[in-house]
Amino acid sequence: MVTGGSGLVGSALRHISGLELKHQYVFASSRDCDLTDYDSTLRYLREVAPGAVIHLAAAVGGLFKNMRRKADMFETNVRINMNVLRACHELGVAKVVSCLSTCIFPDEKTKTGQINETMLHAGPPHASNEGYAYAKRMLEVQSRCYREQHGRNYVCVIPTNIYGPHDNFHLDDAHVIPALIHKCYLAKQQGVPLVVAGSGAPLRQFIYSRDLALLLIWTLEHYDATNGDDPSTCAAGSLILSVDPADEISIAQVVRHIADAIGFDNDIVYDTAQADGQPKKTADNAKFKRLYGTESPFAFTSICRGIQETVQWFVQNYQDARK
Ligand code: NAP
Ligand code: GFB
Repeated sequence: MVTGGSGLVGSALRHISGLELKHQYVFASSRDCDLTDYDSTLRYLREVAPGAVIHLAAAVGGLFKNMRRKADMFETNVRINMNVLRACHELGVAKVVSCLSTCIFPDEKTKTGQINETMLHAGPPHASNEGYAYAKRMLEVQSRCYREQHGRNYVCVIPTNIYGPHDNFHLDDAHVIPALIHKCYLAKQQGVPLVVAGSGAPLRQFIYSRDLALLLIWTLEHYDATNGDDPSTCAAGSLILSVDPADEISIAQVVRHIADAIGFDNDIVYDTAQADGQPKKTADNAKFKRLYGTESPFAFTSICRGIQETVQWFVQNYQDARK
């Protein structure tokens, strides 16, 4: 069962699940079950009776939504996560793969060098997303407690910023790539400059949703909490999924890729009165590469091609896209 099956990552899993015959998939959205309610969650999971769960459901948003709605992001996510893991345990679900995010790492650690799985709780997160960040940290703690007390194989993946078809393209709540694709599309139509929030200097690693979907299935099949880390640490059972640190790019470079993909040639203006958020959050993916194997390393989609495909999807599905 895939919770959050109708979202950006859930839709990417749905897209590739047709190619993957080992598992039968049930994709759940909030229309199937409101996971903030425990009784509904238990009832729905009992109905589906999954052997494993990929837990993606969450209240999600970009920098500006996180800054505006800290309490909502904290409470909704804590409720969803508490209910899903508790119901999975209650019904004997053997494996759960839950989704964290690299924005939850200690902000101080992001300022010097790279972040890795051992650092998850080593200091406060960036203030801009502390509501969401602490809720996600508690999902790691809850997974670890179920491993220790009940021997459950409940693990967490930690992706960087994700983008792709079926994303949320809301002008204010969305992440940078979908927000700017929508803004650039409108600016081209209206013949006006594109206004980008912030300085354009922050650095990010972006993973294409369909790449992440493939890696989620790999994690389901090949990653367990017993993979070599000290079981009592947060590193055991947590795995960063990301492109290499060398593929980190600036927001200004992202803007360039989006403008090229949309064929936008008007002015681009940076509104430095708006927040930049974290200057960088460079994720170390060495653990993933070691476990995945170096013989045939995973071939990530280039940001240029990923943005082209996402723009194409957005233009073709403008009427129905979330926005
Ligand atoms: P998304 O597109 O916003 O989709 C969220 C999903 O959660 C939707 O399927 C939504 O269902 C479901 N959901 C929300 N509230 C629910 C509720 N109360 N009950 C049941 N289902 C509910 O999110 P995403 O970008 O695919 O994110 C997937 C996971 O990756 C999340 O755990 C997120 O924290 C994590 N993540 C995302 C990013 C990123 O850049 N997007 C980066 C790192 C980690 P409806 O469609 O019915 O609303
Ligand atoms: O993707 P984004 O919202 O998330 O913003 P974060 C990334 C950067 O893009 C920031 C700049 O430096 C923004 O200033 N930016 C420029 C824009 N124009 C825009 C725009 O129109 N919309 C947005 N949203 N950004 C998030 C966390 O941080 O990372 C979330 O707050 C989540 O919780 C996500 O984890 C993956 O990378 O700054």
